[in-house]
Amino acid sequence: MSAIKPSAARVLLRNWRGSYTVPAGGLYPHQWSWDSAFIAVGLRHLSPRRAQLELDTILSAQWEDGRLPQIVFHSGRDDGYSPGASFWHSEQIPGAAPVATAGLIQPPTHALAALLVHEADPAESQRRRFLERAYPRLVRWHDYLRNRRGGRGGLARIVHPWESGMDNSPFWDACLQAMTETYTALIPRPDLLHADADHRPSDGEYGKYLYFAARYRDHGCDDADESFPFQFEDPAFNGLWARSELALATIATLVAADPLPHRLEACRITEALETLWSTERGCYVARDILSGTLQQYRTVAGLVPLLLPGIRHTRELLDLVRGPHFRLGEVAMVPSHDLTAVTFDPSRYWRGPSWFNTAWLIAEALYERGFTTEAEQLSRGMENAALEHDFPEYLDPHSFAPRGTTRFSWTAALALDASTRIGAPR
Ligand code: 2M8
Repeated sequence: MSAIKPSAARVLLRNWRGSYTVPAGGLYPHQWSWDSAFIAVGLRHLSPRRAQLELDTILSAQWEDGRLPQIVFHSGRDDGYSPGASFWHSEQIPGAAPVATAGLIQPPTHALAALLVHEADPAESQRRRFLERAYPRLVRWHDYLRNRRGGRGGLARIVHPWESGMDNSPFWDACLQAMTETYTALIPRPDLLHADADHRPSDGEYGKYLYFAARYRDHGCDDADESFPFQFEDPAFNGLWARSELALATIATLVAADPLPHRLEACRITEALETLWSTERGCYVARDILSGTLQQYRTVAGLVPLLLPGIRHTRELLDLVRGPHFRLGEVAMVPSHDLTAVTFDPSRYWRGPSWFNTAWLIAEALYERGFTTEAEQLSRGMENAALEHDFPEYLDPHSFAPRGTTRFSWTAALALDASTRIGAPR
C-alpha cells in the first residue's frame, strides 16, 4: 500500500470539503450518494473518523420518506453543475432534506461501506457510536426501497438512468430511442468544459435525462406516477441492495438489534434477482418494467450479483468475466460493456470503459469466492492504472488510456483499498 497511499491521500484531501468529499472538483463539485460510500471505503485507511463523517454527512441528507438523494448541494448553489440546486428546488418539495438535494437516488452501497468503515477501527467507531447513528437511517433507506420502489416481483425499480449510476448503459437505449418527448428548454452541458465530448453521454441522451428528471420533480418526486416512462429493474442496483442487507444483518448484531429480518430480506431479493437472468446472454440483465422486456446486453451491471453467495449462476458469471466478452486479466480491469458487442465503445462513459468502482466490486466477489490470484491481479491493475494516470475516472479497456476526468475520488479511495488486499492474510 505504501506506493499509492501518499498520492491517493493527496487526491482525497484536495477533494475534501470539510465534512464530505466531491467526486472531482470541476466536473462533479457536490456530494454524490454512492460515490460517498465508495470514498469512505478508502478514507478508512487514512482516517476512520473522516470516513465516518463522510457517511454521517450523506445520511443526514435523508428525506422524510427515507430516500438518500443522488446529489447533495451543500452550497445551495449550482456551482457550474447541471442539473443543480436551481433545477431541483428541493426546498419546495414536502419531506425533502433541510439541505438542497436532487430528488433521485443512486445504488444502495451505504450499509456495505458503513460496515467496512466500522471494521477499520471498531473501538473508535464504538466510542463515537457510529453504527448506532447509522443503523436506523440505513434501515429507513432500505425501507424506502422496499415500500416506495418495490414491485410485485420483489425488486426495486429505478426511474432514471442516473439512478443506476451507469448513466448511458445500453440497457436504456430502446426506452430512450422509443421516446418522442425530450427536454424543451436549453440543455446545458457544463460537463463538456471538464471532459471530452466523446467520453460523455450525447446531447440526445441528455435531452431525455432532463425530461425524466423534470417530470419526476414536477410530480413532487412522490413515486406515485404510475405511467412514468422510465421504470427499470437493474441487476447491479438490486444486487447491491441485497449485499447491503447482508451488511445490515451484521450491523444489527453489532448494535444489539435483530439481524434476522435483514438476512431474510437479502434472501428474498437474491431470489427475485433470478427473474433478471438471461439464458441468451449468460448474465443478469435489466428489465424494462413497462414493456416487460429483458434488455439483452452483457454489461458489468450483470456481473455484480457475483457479490451474493446465494445466486444460482455463479459458474456462468465466472466463465463470462474470464471469456471473450470481458477478458479478465487481459484488458484493463473489467469493461463496463461486452467487448464484442456492436454497441461497445471504448471511450464513452458506461458503454465500454473500465471503471474502478465496478472493478473493486468484482474483486471483492473474487476474494470472497476464493479466487485470490485473479482478485489480486485485478487489485494490482487498479493500483497501477490509478498511479500511472493521476487517478482517472475511467480507462479504455484495450489501450489502458485514461478517459473522463482525473484526480477522481473513488478511483483514489478504491485503488488505495485494493492495494491493502494484495498479499493480506485471509
Ligand atoms: C456520473 O453521473 C453524474 C450524474 O449522477 C453525471 O454524469 O453528471 C456517474 O458516473 C455516476 O455513477 C457518478 O456517481 C457521478 C459522480 O461521480 O457521475
